[in-house]
Parts: sequence; structure tokens; C-alpha cells
Amino acid sequence: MKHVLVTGFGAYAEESQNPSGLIAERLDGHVGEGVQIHGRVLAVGTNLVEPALAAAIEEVAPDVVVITGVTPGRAAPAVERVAINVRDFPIVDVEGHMPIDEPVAADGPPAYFSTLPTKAILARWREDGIPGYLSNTAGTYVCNQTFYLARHLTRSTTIRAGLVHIPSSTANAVASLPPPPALPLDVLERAVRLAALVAATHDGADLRFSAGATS
Ligand code: PCA
Repeated sequence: MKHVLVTGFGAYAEESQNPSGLIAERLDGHVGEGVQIHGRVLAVGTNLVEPALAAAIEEVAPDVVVITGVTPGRAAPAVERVAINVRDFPIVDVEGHMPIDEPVAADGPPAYFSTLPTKAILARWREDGIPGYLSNTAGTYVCNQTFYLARHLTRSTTIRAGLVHIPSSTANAVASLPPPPALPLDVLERAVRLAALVAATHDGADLRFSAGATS
């Protein structure tokens, strides 16, 4: 059995019902195709994520860590390619902190690539009718920080780690004017579950096809 730690986030800013946290709760304990998912919800706090993530990795001893978070305004789920060693927050976190141009880890490299099989995940989404894409920036807020930390904490292990960003859920979008692009929570949950499954079971090198962007 392979074990996947799937983290989602709790409420922040306008996201009073963060779909990533709801999905992590729904997927906790899910078993299928030789993979068990352990869902955990992290608080959106720059000083809170590292101890919480380190404790979850210690407790679950996962083969794979999939960080998930919501990106209001984006139209589809995205596998992130890279985490950067920058915290430049556009809004405060849940504790009121707003670091500007500070590193995630003072002793860390400028960036880490995802060690998830990003293109295999994308291919699986497409097979399943989910319109996902490969993103080249995870931003400079708490999701990027947590993705960076997941890679930093697992850098000398065989644990695969990366970030999947999801759009708003339709349930949340109906409450906003103008409504952001959104997908039903069930579709977003399927996208995260398939990402976890592929990340845990894809053998060897990642698939090779262009999923790049001109900007
Ligand atoms: N999204 C934010 C932080 C928490 C979340 O769900 C982000 O993309 O950084």
C-alpha cells in the first residue's frame, strides 16, 4: 500500500469555505488501487504551516505529499511545476502577517521543481475529462510557501512532493459578484484524488509531451 498525504487549507480572506480543505477532509481515509489517502487541513498562516506540515509528514510517513490550495480566478485545476524561495504576500495571512520579499527558508535554494509526475497527472486528468493544465507559477503566498517547504523537508528522501492548485467551487462562486470561474466540488475532488493516485503509482520518468506556455 502506498500512502499519500493530501493537505488542503482552511479559510482565509474571502475563502470562508476553502474547497481544498473540504476535499482533504473528504479524501481522508480513502483507499483504492493500492493507495491510501491521508487528508489534513492546514491553517493559512506563514508561521503555522511548517510545524503543521512537518508533524503530518512525521505522523503519516507518506510516499507522496500533495499540497492543494484554491486559486480564485483560475479556470481549471493546475499541477504546479516550481516552488520559489520567496514570500511576498499580497494579503495578510490568518494571523495578520504579511511578509514582503522574505525567503521561505533562509538556507534553501532559490527554487524547487515538483517531484510529482506532473505531465502524467495532466494526462490522467485529460483522460478523465478534467480540463487541467501545467502552471509555471504557484504565486508567492502560502501555497507556494507550503509547496517549497514540502520539497525542502523531503529533499533528502525518496518522498515525492508537489502542489495542485484548484479553482473555486461552484458552491462558492454563486455567492460572489462577479462570479469567478468555478467547477463543482466533486470534479475538484476527483482531480485531487487522481493526482494523488498517479503520483503514487506512476513508475519511472514522467511522460514527455509539451505542456509549456508562451507566457
Ligand atoms: N490558496 C492560497 C493559500 C491557501 C489557499 O487555499 C494560495 O494559493 O497561496
